[in-house]
Amino acid sequence: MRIYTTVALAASFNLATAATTADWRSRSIYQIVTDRFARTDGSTTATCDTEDRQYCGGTYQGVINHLDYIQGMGFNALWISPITYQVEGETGYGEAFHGYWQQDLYRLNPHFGSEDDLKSLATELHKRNMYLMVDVVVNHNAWNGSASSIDYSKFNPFNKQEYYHPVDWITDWSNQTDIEDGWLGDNTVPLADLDTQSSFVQQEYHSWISSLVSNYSVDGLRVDTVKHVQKDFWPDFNSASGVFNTGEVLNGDPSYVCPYQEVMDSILNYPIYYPLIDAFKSTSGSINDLVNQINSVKSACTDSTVLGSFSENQDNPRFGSYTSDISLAKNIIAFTILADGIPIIYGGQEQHYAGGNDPANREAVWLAGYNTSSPLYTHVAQLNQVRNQAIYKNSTYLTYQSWPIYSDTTTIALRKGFDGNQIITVLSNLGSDGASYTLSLGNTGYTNGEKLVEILSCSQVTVDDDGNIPVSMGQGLPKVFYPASQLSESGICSS
Ligand code: ABC
Ligand code: CA
Repeated sequence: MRIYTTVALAASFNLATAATTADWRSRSIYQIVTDRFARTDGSTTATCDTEDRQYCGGTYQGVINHLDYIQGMGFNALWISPITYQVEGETGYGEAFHGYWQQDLYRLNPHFGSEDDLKSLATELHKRNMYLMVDVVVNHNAWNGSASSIDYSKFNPFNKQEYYHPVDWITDWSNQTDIEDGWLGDNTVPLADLDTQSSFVQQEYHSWISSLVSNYSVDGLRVDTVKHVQKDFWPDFNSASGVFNTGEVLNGDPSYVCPYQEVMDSILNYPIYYPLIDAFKSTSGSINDLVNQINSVKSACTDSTVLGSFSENQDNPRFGSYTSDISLAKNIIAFTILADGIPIIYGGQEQHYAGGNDPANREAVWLAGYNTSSPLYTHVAQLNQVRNQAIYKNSTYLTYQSWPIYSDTTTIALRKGFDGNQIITVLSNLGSDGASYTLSLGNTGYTNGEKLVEILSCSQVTVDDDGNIPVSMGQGLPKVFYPASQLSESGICSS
């Protein structure tokens, strides 16, 4: 009876404080690789080479000291790297600075600071009404050396070989059993695959995640390698965590990825990611494929409005590695923030970083000196600001499913928001050399004679007598329209 009461109390405490899926839908997330965002001493010099895959010195205290930089772009949530204790020292693939090579679930990675530092980070975020999202790994533990050299007793709490699937590298990426029960990694750094079918392993994970969330006042989780664990593991894990979960299912096919939203609150929108990059990375990219994928994701996924919307992360080449064109970068960021879902911008994207594949895409953010006047920093800020304003004016903005109201071979226009509170985003893949022309855009839902503000240039337009808006395109820049009447006292374009 006493035990029952304690559990009931703990559950109601979680209910009273935990951020819900609906709360997260309204958020905008800044993702960092903790080791690469900020050092305790605030120094911005290069002391390590990204290519070396070594710890570079980022800490929780460093993050605390630079929260203004993050909040200044309009973000209200922060996603940090996995926090657990890792393989220590040099391996054939460098050090575990990224945090995905855990060994002890109940110890923190000391490179990022102390327990108190992490708790202070949560406290400082919450003071600013920002959420903390922690990346978590349940699929594997990691080892430095061949699979046959693993000393399982070094892992905690999964300290016996019986808690793992038999060593068997994933070779057939089209075979779901192989993806789930096979091992990631190789004999340089094997990722020992947990037997997630075992009820002992499941129970341990439930108590671990519930204690992690409460110890560090975590508001949400980014869950690693979701497709490598059988689907029926996830509903209980998600509920044991007591908070919002968004999962990584690294695959571009909506019919493969979307069913995972039935076992977890949210999934990172990889299906949109690929055609999005393709549409904007060059002037010959296909807008049509992007339009089709928007529609496919909307019909295949349970709720497109809570998917994680991103265009860069720690696993894929930076957008800037495909093209240095700043207009194209602005367009892809506008899509990321104003399409359906929870926007996620990856640290360094706002400084137009251009690193290619892992490890080059994990450049230290401090190298750009936390410049708050760079073109993409201010661009991100303007876009988050108008999104936050639309949410503030009417939160139904968030559940309105965005749709392409117009497209041609170089343009896509999206509407999000109900009548009177809709944002219309017009994107182009023509790049900075793009010619000037005026597009007469219909299907906007605005009323004749209504005054709109294009919030990136602060110019005014009036909806014409046929209900169309004249959109002055040029230099391949994106355009973002919002009713002038909704802007009062927002500070946007001096309103
Ligand atoms: C290290 C080195 C690398 C080296 C590698 C062998 O070892 O740094 O340079 O090449 C962590 C570290 C990495 C590290 C790995 C392995 O561990 O961050 O630096 O690489 O030790 C998550 C995390 C990721 C993390 C891990 C492991 C998992 O986000 O940061 O990596 O905890 C697979 C997994 C996915 C994983 C990703 C890195 O690998 O499924 O969970 N990410 C295909 C497969 C995918 C596969 C992907 C990448 O290739 O289907 O399963 O992801 O290899 C689309 C298709 C997709 C296709 C893509 C490429 O194209 O639809 O199916 O994905 O069109
Ligand atoms: Ca597995």
